[in-house]
Amino acid sequence: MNSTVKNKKLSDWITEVAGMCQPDSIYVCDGSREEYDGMVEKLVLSGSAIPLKKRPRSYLFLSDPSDVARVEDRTFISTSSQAEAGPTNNWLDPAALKETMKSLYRGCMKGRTMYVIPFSMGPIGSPISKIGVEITDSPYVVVNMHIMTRVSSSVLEILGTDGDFIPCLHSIGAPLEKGQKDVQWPCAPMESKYISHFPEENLIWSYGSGYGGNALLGKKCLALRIASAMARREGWLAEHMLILRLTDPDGKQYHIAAAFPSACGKTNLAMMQPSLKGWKCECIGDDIAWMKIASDGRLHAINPESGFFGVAPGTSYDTNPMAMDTIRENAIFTNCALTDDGDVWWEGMTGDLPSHLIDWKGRDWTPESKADAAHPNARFTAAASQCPVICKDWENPDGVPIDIFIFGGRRGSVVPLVYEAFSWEHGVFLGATAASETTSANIGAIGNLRRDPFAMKPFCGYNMGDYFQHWLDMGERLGSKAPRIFYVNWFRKNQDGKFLWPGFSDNSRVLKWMCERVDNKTGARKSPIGLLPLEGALDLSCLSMGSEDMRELMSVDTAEWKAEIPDIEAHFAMFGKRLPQRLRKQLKDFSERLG
Ligand code: OXD
Ligand code: MN
Repeated sequence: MNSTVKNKKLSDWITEVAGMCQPDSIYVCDGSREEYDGMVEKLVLSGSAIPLKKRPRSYLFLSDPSDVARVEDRTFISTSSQAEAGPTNNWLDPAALKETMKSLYRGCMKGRTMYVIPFSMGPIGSPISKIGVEITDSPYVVVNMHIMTRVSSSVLEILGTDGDFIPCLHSIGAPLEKGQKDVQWPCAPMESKYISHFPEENLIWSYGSGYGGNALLGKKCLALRIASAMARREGWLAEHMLILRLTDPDGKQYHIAAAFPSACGKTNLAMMQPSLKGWKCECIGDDIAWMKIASDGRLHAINPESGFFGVAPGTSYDTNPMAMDTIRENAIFTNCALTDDGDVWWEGMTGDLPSHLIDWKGRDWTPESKADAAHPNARFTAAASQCPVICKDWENPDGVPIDIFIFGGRRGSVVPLVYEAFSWEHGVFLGATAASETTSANIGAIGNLRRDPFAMKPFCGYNMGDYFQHWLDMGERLGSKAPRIFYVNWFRKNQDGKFLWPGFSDNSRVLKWMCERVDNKTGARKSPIGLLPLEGALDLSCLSMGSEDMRELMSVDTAEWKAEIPDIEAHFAMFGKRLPQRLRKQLKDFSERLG
């Protein structure tokens, strides 16, 4: 081992894991640039990383075709009783799951180095931050963790001899026998992949996958699944939300946190550049928000991550120029296509198609090819500090005070562009019943409608019925200082299947209306689903949009909404007695409003 670890819990854990996994060597990471450079150099030499001539210090990785997304079916919340994990999570008995996984972990790092990664979620040393240590046998994980979290030996200093941390164990599950040649992306078959969480012990065990969401354990596993369970115990919120600062032409700031399911545009909204003159938008985070009630009685949010692990396809200078600038250098790309001149490419990146590429499976690709050149869930990893519109307060340990919550999803029909909740309780009902068409961020069918409450279905580390109650309780505590709640749908289509709303920078028009609502500058129209903008209240200046399209985009068809009720009832029925009475009442009131 290259370093002495002074923390007793950590050194005992390293010894225990090394005894079980039997790596050839152990390396404790210090988070330095030299470490990162050395690691990518090795990855290039081994053929796992392709250096990109066109982008300084940037690399492309191509995964095994089976290891391209999160695996919700293989993700477990292992609490002492199944009722604690609730109906939206896969559950296995902790003792049995640990036995199964220990037999997989036994000898699983043979022929490999075991890396010990001390990291902080949130600024190092801040009272709101949490320390984790990930043990992994994947150098790809190490370099990505360097970007996505704060990896540093100062984390070990803070731990001292007896400080506590969240242990995150990861193995790709591909030991090497003596003399066995490694493959480009080693991983285990689907049926032996396990992404396991033990929230009662603040413990994470992941096996078999190298894909970001399954392997970079600070992100979904720690900052959402484990943190959400901690947040409930401790009275705060850990949410699947972007955070942005919007500044109006008079310099007044508004902070917005928005929850959309995976691959539904959080990164695009977080970095959006308003099309409205005089308005400014700055990014604080694109995926996760930790929020606590501060001494001013308001909810303050921090982004616990330090980088973006964004969906590449669809990202372009038209849709998200700030993301494109963020990834010009010092970036890692996964499952994108490779151009002949040494750059990456993905569907939607440029208007013109390249005449030849190497696709994400390593095959020749031309515009005639039937398959996508990049995997639909291809990703970029880049430091948040590289984003040209990163907010100067993005690392402020006090966080930013949230004015507005937005929920939403991808709905081709039924749901209008924007509406506001009648109250906090109604807003919790909107979050609890949020539905979206599924995307390629998870292995499984794409385009099916599913209820994804608060965009947290894959990420809530405890019973979702209790989570709803936790949100109601937070509302009680916040009282009149609670953020206002809105619901949006950027994805409504017309009869011909065309998107009705231009989206992207024009979403600023919708955000402006929300700010005006917060400041009581504009009224609203009551409808059965919530409060709608008054005729003409959305600023559509310089937007060529027909009034017929606008009417369709904002229309609320009572019959279509009535047709949703049985699905909401079935969704709520899953939670049995754990469904808060107040949400039951919200559903009853909603049905009555629909008539
Ligand atoms: C992500 C996801 O990677 O939600 O952020 O899948
Ligand atoms: Mn996400």
